[in-house]
Amino acid sequence: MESRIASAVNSRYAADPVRTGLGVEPLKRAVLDNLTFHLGRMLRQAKPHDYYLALAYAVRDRLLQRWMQTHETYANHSIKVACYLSAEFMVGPHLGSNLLSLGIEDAAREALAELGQDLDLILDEEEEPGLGNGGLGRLAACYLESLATLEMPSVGYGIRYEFGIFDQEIRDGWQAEITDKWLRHGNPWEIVRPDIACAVKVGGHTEGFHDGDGRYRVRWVPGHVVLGIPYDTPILGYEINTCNTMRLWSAQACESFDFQAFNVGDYYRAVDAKVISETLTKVLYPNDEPAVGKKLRLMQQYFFVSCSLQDMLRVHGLIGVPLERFPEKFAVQLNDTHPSIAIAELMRLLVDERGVIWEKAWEITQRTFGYTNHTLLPEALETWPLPLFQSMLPRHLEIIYEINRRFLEEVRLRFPADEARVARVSLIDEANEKRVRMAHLACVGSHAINGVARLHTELLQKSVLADFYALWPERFSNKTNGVTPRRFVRLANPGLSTLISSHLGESWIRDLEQLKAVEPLAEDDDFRRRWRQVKLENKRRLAKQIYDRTGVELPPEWLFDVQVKRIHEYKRQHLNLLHIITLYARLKNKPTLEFPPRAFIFAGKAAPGYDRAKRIIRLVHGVAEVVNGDPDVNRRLRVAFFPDFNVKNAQYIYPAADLSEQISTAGKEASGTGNMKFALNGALTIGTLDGANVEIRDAVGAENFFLFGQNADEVAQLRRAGYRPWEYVEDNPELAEALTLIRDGLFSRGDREMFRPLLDDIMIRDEYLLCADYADYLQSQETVSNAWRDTENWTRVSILNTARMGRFSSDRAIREYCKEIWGVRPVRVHLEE
Ligand code: F58
Repeated sequence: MESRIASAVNSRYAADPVRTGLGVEPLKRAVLDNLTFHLGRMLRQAKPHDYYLALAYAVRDRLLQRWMQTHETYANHSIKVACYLSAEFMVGPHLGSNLLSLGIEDAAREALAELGQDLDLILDEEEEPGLGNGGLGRLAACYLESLATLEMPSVGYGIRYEFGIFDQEIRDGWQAEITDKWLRHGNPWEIVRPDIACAVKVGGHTEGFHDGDGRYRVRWVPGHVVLGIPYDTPILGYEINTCNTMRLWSAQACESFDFQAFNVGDYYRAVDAKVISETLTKVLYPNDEPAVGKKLRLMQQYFFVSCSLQDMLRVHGLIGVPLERFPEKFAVQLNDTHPSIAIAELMRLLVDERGVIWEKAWEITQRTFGYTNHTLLPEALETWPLPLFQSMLPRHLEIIYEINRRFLEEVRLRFPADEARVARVSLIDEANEKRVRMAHLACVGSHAINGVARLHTELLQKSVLADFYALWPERFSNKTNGVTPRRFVRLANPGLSTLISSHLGESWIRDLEQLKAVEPLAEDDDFRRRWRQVKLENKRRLAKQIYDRTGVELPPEWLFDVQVKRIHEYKRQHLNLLHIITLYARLKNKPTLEFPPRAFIFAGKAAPGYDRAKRIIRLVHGVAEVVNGDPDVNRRLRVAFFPDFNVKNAQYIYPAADLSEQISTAGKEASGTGNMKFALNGALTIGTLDGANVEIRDAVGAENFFLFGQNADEVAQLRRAGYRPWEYVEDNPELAEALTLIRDGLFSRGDREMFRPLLDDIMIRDEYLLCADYADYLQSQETVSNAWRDTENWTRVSILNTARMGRFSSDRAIREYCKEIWGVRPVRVHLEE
């Protein structure tokens, strides 16, 4: 009965043309209404940002109609929900993607035009929510979008950081970090839900007691309690009514707890406690690699995980199904180890708070969780010092000990008299300072473990997780990453999308394998001409952005050679620089050298404490200064650094690339997803056999991919044999010259110290094998230059790259997760008219 009344209200609501109509008139009315009643702005005073907000609220009304209908549908069906637990979601600007999903871009453009506004300028007003570091956070966002588009019931659970990833400015060639105040002007996309806040305990101690049935139980007496307030952002599927939720938790002081002090008269202590609580979700940690063992970071992880699991149990309680059936209703995916404390927390919630017996609780837990690993770098595997764990999460440490005790018993049964193995797999690293190994906890507590590209999964099974693979091979599978074609082709590259749609219709946008049908057009002269035209236009657009931001002019006819990603030694931006410096030296030595002109474009942030990465950024600027300023070379070579790489800027960059640099040391990059975004937009790749490059090369054809470098086996072998980088330098005069030019201060205005740390690393240890791969890289770059001279064939290959990249859609990846790990199935949402 109640739900009938509710839907009657909903349908009346749906019929309101101003709040939900999709035509030009209702949108225009809604914008005007919002300017007045929401923002209190006089029309004649309204600024572009006011129009942005007014349009965003108009769009949000349309989302909410679908959102409520989606909830209604889920409530009325027996469904299973995929819960994606991730400390990061790098969703990018919402307005453009929501207009696209609703199919109202044209209507909104016209409505704004009638109000004297340009939609593109209004879109540009949106402050990007930078709630992630790099690939991992962006992948989570692509997956939420695909889940909604595929009509899969799902929730993305994470943290509402008040400050996301820092904004990058360049000063004197160095990176400067600026606080990201993304909430400064308000966030029209979120809805706060204080009514379903969760309390999270911290610190204190545990006590044993006997309950009413005489059973021994443990109670956790916290030192402190923090409140988690959920902020919901609707995530609408493309041209579908499914509108799922990204639920991000924000920490707030728990008044009933902290203000006890206030009641007894200690006002200042109460305020201190409030400040501490609210610091918890202040800032995203900007490291894209090792966990630095910070207490606040562990607390962030525990905080959002506890809120999310409590939320699931609350919803489960509403369904009225017994707890044993929790895994039939919720599949919880751990996006790396950051949320892996969830395994101990679900055990605690079940055993301590719901009185479930251990064995039953463990079965529920294992059936619930899946774990995705995103890195092979041993130094990036998270571990936490025991004392820190003990002080913040005393009960969890006890639970982890008990999980470990039972687990090691199993290991000893399976592998008798193998104490070395027991020490290797233990959840506690006893070697030096005792630490909890989060990846081990994730493996033991999950029924499914996956890597993010074929090679990565193979290497995981052979190296970092080999002992777990030996125990439970059936738990392992590969799920090669994917990217959403809505944002990274349709929105970012409207020209290419229109061209493709003029031949295929628009269904490729939701079924990317259909791009195959473009293949024969690679032989069509006219199609190739139009393809080139689109690319040239995209290059003009990017060149203008770069010029406006840096003053560097890049002629759009030149080959655009692009490397954009976090700055990291293993990604080898400095190998790219060695190539540029060599070209510079060749041109200086022989000014008449024949050479197709190239523009080298870099972008990416360095972790604020990562000295080498920051020096690499400085070296890009040093090389840019010399090359761009030298009339002997700047007619054939230019270098630019596009500052503040983020989702918004990325949308200018991928569509404008001719050549995509994917040059990490083999065995280091788990997958990469930028590699996919480039190739989908028709860039050719120069790359190593690393991460998903291997599969991209298989898909587009080896003849359409510029391969170079040692493969992962050769890298391992070279290291075993004793790698001596200086021998490569001695044998290669061009490499020696490039290094000497850097050392002599050519790119640092005579300062011979600036790049010494980088050079020492390369010459002495060369952890990332720049010297070993240099000659082959240069050779391969020559092949690129020669291929570029044949414009028609280059275009042909560019078309084939796009046509054959359909597999790398996040829709394919999400279908695999749903079918093979989560057991989640689509549910159609019908909108009441
Ligand atoms: C990335 N990891 C991988 N981590 O490096 C990349 O190969 C892969 O394509 C991508 O995940 C998606 O699977 C990554 O981005 C982080 O940014 C973490 C942030 C938090 C601290 C630890 C690293």
